[in-house]
Amino acid sequence: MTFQNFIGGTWKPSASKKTFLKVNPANIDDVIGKFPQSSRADVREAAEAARDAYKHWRLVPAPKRGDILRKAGMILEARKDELAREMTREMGKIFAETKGDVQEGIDTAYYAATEGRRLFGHTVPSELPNKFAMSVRQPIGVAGCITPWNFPLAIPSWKIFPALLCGNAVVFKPAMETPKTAQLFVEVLIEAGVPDGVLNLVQGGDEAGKAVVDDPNVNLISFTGSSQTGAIVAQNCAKRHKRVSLEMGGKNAIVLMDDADLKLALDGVVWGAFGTTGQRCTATSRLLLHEKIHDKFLDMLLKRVEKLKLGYGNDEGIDVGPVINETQLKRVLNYIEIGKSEGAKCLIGGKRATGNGLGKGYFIEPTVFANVKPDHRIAQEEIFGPVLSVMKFKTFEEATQILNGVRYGLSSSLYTKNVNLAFQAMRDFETGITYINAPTIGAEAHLPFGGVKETGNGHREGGWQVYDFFSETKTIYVDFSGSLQRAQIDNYES
Ligand code: UN1
Repeated sequence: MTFQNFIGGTWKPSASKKTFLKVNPANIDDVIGKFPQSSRADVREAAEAARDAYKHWRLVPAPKRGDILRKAGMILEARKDELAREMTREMGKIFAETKGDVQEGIDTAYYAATEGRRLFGHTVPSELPNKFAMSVRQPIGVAGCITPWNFPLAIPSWKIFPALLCGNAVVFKPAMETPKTAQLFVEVLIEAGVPDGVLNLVQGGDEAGKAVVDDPNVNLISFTGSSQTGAIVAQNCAKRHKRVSLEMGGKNAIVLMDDADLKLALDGVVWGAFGTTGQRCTATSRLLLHEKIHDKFLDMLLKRVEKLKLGYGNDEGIDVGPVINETQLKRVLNYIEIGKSEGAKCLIGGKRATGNGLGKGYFIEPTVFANVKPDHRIAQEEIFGPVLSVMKFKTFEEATQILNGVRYGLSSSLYTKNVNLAFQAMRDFETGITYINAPTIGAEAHLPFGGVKETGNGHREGGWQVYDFFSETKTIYVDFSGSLQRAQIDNYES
């Protein structure tokens, strides 16, 4: 099956007619389809269509734009299972998780719909008599949304729903690993009533992504991906004075104190580290264990990890799916070798899984390293796979230092019953998100999502904050005094 781009309200192939193939990572014989390999010319056309459509869309009242997004939420809800099945087939995470991904899109749609009736500015007193002062939110223009494959519906929703609600038109460039989910997502929005040209889909890889960032008709960029690519995106946006929001890597840790509920923590660690096969930017990739419970907890952990069932996520009883592609397979296996060569101890997993019919997929056994030192590469670098690095500590202060001693700052977690330590963690863990007695994953649509340090550039997705990113503040003064009133001067004669 061959799929197309969606530009200016029309489905069409890329100008060059080039395509790429997408396969199921759990079974590479299962071909999902052929998708357009878009070039600069396709992006230019999409951005021009968006520019034209923006002229009308910006004038549609925000509550009306919200109504369309509510409808999109309803369609997503009705098609939840079907979309989740397709998503699992396309990118590998298990069905329960892809349903969660769709649900995150639904939540984001309903939140956006209600925001259409808020979208407030500020009205404040003027310092001068008979003068009115306020600020309002206005759309910015065309938003370029560049999204990753690990949350192929939720993350486009996080970006595109608020962008549209604020009155922007969109050029959407999804990851090459999840073109089908992107296609289905766009179909939902068309059905919900998004007018022609307001949402444009350009499939493809780096060339298309770069073209979106460079295109003069695109005014702002929202990007989720690696810190490396994010740096390039930011530099190119800076040259063109574009607003840019970056959500990038993570090296998230759970700290387990000696007073923690170990059973609760066990559930959290396994879910945080091996959910989505460790391919979340919020994944738990470091586990810091207090020396008093270190051996006991490791023992409990290994017994649980041993039982995790690898397989195709649309089958019953599967816990962990494949990694996304061959590049990622090699990268994760390489990190496992690095871990061993640096002196960490691989307690379980550590290799590709090919038995039980898994040979046609990119499966890696859930892997746990102990004796990891904070400066080991597997304790510092984002692996994005089912690999957990375990470290031992003596005091909370030491744990905090280790937790903060990486270049990323997305998510963190502390398991303890000590309320004082919990509040210290909330204050001192250098991450955009901190969980107490819950793992590092599990962000909700109506709260800000994002990180500090090399994880982000100060913006947030989700919650109210994302509406700030996708709108421009305009300040308005209305002087109804009938005479010239000079601010800062007429009120202060001396
Ligand atoms: C991501 O990892 O890229 O909190 C997004 C979570 C999800 C979103 C993750 N709700 O893990």
